[in-house]
Amino acid sequence: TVTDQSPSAKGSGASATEAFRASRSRHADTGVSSERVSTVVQAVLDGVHAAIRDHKVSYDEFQAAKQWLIEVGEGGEWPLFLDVFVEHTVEEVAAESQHGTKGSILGPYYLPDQPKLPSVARLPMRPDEPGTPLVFTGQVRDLDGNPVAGAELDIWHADNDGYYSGFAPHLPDGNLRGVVVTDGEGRFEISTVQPAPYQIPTDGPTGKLITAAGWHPWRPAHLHLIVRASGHRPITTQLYFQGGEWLDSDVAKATKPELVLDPREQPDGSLRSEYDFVLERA
Ligand code: MBD
Ligand code: FE
Repeated sequence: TVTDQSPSAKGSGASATEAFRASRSRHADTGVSSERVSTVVQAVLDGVHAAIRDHKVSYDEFQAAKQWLIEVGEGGEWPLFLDVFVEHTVEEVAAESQHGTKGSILGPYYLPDQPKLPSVARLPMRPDEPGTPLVFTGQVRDLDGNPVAGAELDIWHADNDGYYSGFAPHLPDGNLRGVVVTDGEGRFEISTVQPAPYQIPTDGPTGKLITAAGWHPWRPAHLHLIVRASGHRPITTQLYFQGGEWLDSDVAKATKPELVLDPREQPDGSLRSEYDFVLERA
């Protein structure tokens, strides 16, 4: 559990590890053949060996890498590091057999079992939740264009400061998280606030690596969604904002042109955006 009051790498990294462990405990271990283990692990090792040879990696650098790997584990940052730097390629492979709305990475901050909300809903938020109000509407359909009634939009996103509830101790549990259920025509209307871009915590091992490499630690502002309906293949995705900072240089390489919203500003200063989801049958 997290005890300090300001979000830190240690706090968010460690809770992401706990959330990941909890999600894995529901999965039975699947039997993987020794042939498969050998093929994939050998390919990974071959890549490491090639990098060492090609770049004449020294003993000093090897020991520094070992120290950093130890720190990633101790800081609980394996979910953060792997989801930022590796998951996009796993998603790319999964997408080869996926139709309908484009997917994107899950990331480290999903929490299951959030409250179910009606088709027209306001996400749970603080009384004076900071940020520009955002109304997000649309329809869930199947590949033939039929509306999907009773589909679930499991939605979560960062707040106006770029922090996720459950991973930043100053935020109430469940803030800006919910499962919105579509109406008889597959429609939904979700009221929330515009999220801020997300910065990888700079005080942990992942952040230290990014600094050491001279990269930037930012993801563009985004909404996370898992859209699911019985008899259909669930889609894990993210939606971004046209013109948003870091849209063309996401540190997690998880943007796709099909996943960019272009919200219209309303006379009252709030934002309104529409997006339709297309699910394929399972
Ligand atoms: C995030 O908010 C995120 O979505 C991903 C993929 C990685 C780190 C932070
Ligand atoms: Fe995110």
